[in-house]
Amino acid sequence: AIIISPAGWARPADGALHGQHLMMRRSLPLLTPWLAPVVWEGTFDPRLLNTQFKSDLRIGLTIFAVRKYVMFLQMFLHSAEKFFMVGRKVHYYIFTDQPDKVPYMSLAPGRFVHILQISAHSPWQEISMRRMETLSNMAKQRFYNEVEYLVCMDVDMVFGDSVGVEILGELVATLHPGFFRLHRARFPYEQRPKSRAYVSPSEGDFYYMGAFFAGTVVQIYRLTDTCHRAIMEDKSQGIEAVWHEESHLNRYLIQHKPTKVLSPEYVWDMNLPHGDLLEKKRFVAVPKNHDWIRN
Ligand code: 2GW
Ligand code: MN
Repeated sequence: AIIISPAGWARPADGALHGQHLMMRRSLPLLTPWLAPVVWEGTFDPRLLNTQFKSDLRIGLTIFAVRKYVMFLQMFLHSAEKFFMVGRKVHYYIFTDQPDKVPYMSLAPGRFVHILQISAHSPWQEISMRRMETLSNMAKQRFYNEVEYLVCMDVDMVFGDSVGVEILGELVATLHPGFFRLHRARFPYEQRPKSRAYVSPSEGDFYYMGAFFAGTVVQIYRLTDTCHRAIMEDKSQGIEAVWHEESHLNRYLIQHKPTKVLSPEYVWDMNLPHGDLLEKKRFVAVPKNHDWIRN
């Protein structure tokens, strides 16, 4: 049971969390102002939730591994087999320019790897933005035949704890771990009105991270198609949003509120402060040398 606390944020009923954690979380959101749940350890019962999804549910996990980023695949997939949707049907869609570099993995029953070749000739700055285009095309052509839900992730990450059906919903986004305690005036939204990702000072709920969003195939199609078109319009105007497709994702999610929001347990970075606020670190950034890996 969720109780709305006087501060306006909901908190789990007493007993759902240990007292100590309850205290620490009083200032952390458990419900959005439009009444979508924010998923933290202690707010849900995995066994009960599992009964609410059919046993043959198919979940697609999309990742991109272009150029040097193929080196992250081994750790990503290995950890996903251990922690991601254990016991469920999972289709991994790996978009890469080097299919031969995808490590061979023995997968649990009902889990499949699909390797999809993409080119790497676009300038490196575009690799992460081009994901929106590729995902929207694939959602239309293929994903809707094969899976009910899509989970779209960065590949330079590793699972450190369980990620299960609690993340599934119509449209799901994750709080950026660097901004979840800050007022929206500090969020790094695109601030130039010339960009289609522009967010005015009076708008904005949360700052979401591009590294993890999810939803039904049709919702992911709408999101990725809209963001891709906005990116192309910006390009034709000679502007690129400050945080690339993450800026467009944030613009989209202001107009289309997520039906579920994931706490920073679902995207963490060990370099950030306040890690002690999290009971679990389920999906964590792998440290990387930015200059080397991107060139
Ligand atoms: C990306 C930027 C600059 C140079 C190369 C790349 C690159 C990205 C690449 O050479 N190969 C590649 O496969 N990628 C894919 O794009 C890969 O899946 C990677 O995880 C994803 C996002 O790039 P990444 O992880 O370097 O960006 P981060 O960790 O700073 O992530 C945040 O900001 C990005 C936009 O600037 C995205 O929104 C991302 O979703 C955010 O997590
Ligand atoms: Mn990343």
